[in-house]
Amino acid sequence: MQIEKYTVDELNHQQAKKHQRRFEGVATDINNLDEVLQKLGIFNIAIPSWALGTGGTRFGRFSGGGEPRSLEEKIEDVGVIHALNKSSNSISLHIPWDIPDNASAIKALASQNGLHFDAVNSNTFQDQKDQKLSYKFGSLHHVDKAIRKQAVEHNIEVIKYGKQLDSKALSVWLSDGSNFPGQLNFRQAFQNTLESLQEIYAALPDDWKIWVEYKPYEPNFYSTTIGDWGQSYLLASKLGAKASTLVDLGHHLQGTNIEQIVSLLLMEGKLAGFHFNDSKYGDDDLTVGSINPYQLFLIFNELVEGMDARGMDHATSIGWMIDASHNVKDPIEDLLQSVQAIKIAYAQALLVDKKALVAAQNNNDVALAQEILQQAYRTDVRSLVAEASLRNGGALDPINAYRKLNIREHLIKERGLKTVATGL
Ligand code: PSV
Ligand code: MN
Repeated sequence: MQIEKYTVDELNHQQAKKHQRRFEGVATDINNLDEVLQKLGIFNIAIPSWALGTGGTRFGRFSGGGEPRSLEEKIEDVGVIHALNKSSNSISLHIPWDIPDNASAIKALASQNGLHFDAVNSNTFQDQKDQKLSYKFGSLHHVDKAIRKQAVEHNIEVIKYGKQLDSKALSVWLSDGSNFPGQLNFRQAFQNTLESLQEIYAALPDDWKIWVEYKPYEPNFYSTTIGDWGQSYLLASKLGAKASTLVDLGHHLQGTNIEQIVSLLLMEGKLAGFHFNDSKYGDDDLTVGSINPYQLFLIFNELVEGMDARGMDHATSIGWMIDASHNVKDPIEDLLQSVQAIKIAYAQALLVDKKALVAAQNNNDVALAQEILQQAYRTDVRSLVAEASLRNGGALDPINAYRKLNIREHLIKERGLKTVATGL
């Protein structure tokens, strides 16, 4: 469904006075206001095609109504998100969950919705119907050359689909690993993975990248062949300049200092981008910012500082994507909340007084350094985010607009109550 712009404008109009009051209250104290609004205005976060349906766990899945039944409907849902927040202008496809059978029609639909295609994702962690050889014991790392070859060919096919859609990156996450000690020779598994990735790398178009995602456990519970950022970084370094490490926030053991990892990957020019989510225990795939918003802010603080140090464009030089699952919420509402949380953390990071922080660090003034960070973190930047959205023609309050416009009810009417989207 398409959202008529005047309906969003009307809702904004109703909230205009309250917004103006809040915005002016915060804006007076911000020295770099124009810069913050400009940067927020061009910042976009990709939506994965598998996140538009209700997620599940291994114990069950409780579908909501009006889930997208096809890739076309998924694109329309991302169009709804983007029309409301003006910050989600791309979609990332997972193959074979979402094969674009007619690429030019799919591209046209996307551009009607103001969208383009972000990285394409391969899938060698599940066996597909009619697949010749099984990935039960892994894919790119497999002891059997024929299985590795099948997995390499799948990745090359995913690049082919991505080329048709003007994607510029292949994102690879492997579930390859072992469940019990003794099952695997670690070095052999790593070498096989490297060789397989080298074959995929050789098939990348000149202007493409390959992003190597890591994850410590699940579905394997003893070892994962690309289990942490060191292993991913090692592979990316051996592969070459087009390869880098993708950080999924949920793919760390509890207590890991993710912001430090991000800082060093950036320094080395090897940070591919992000899969945003939040977690309390493991790879929980919860709404971004719902559990630990301070950590998210600290990550953005490193990102802004590290990107500025290298003269990188915040909006476009690395990949920004959500990778979350919504078991009990409306997926569109959850995604809108995640994007807002990311923009809030980004805005707060833009407020950090960098000069003062460097001085405090150089003076070993620990208390002042903390004060400087928390001054930015404790600023209520929601009206700045709202103002940036307003200036782009989006909603001041995207979730409120989604509800007021009864979008889910419309989708249920159009698609039915019992629809199930592809994905996990
Ligand atoms: C694996 O847990 C992962 O984070 C990878 O990015 C997959 O592509 C995605 O989730 C699938 O849901
Ligand atoms: Mn991920």
